[in-house]
Amino acid sequence: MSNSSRLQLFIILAIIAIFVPSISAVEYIVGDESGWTVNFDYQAWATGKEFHVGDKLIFKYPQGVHNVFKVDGGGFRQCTAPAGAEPLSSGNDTITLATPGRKWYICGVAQHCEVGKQKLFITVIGKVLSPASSPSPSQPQPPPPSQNQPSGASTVTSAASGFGLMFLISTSVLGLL
Ligand SMILES: [Cu+2]
Repeated sequence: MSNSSRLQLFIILAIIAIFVPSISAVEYIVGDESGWTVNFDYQAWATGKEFHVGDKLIFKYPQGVHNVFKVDGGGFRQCTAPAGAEPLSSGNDTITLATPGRKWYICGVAQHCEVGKQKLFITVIGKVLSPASSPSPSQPQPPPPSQNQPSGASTVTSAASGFGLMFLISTSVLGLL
């Protein structure tokens, strides 16, 4: 009896270990208690933080006082938003970091960016434990197989190997029962 409940616990832990890394996204309130405002050192705020794909940035400010434009490196340096771009302006703007790489955000109100330094630059790190989605350039690519593979093949393989692992754990546990 206690032996089987121990096995059940093992199964639960195995499932948690597999699925927890994909759901542990962090929500960052930009500027913490200060929120999104002028005369705050956002680079100092970002220093030492690790931003990962799936994490969220939350820009908090009194609605109408500030806004948020996502810009490129040039827009960040010159405090200019792309022509025709619509800013986020709810006062509680959540941005999910969907892709790795460098991200730049500015306030487009008056001279807040130029004079008030209301601008944020971060680097988003890709998901850990996803070799299928980020092949290492140092590793030589294997030659393509003779038969045509659908474009989604690597994703399917990754998912299949995950289920394969689950299957392996399940069967080994069942074998012990
Ligand atoms: Cu502003």
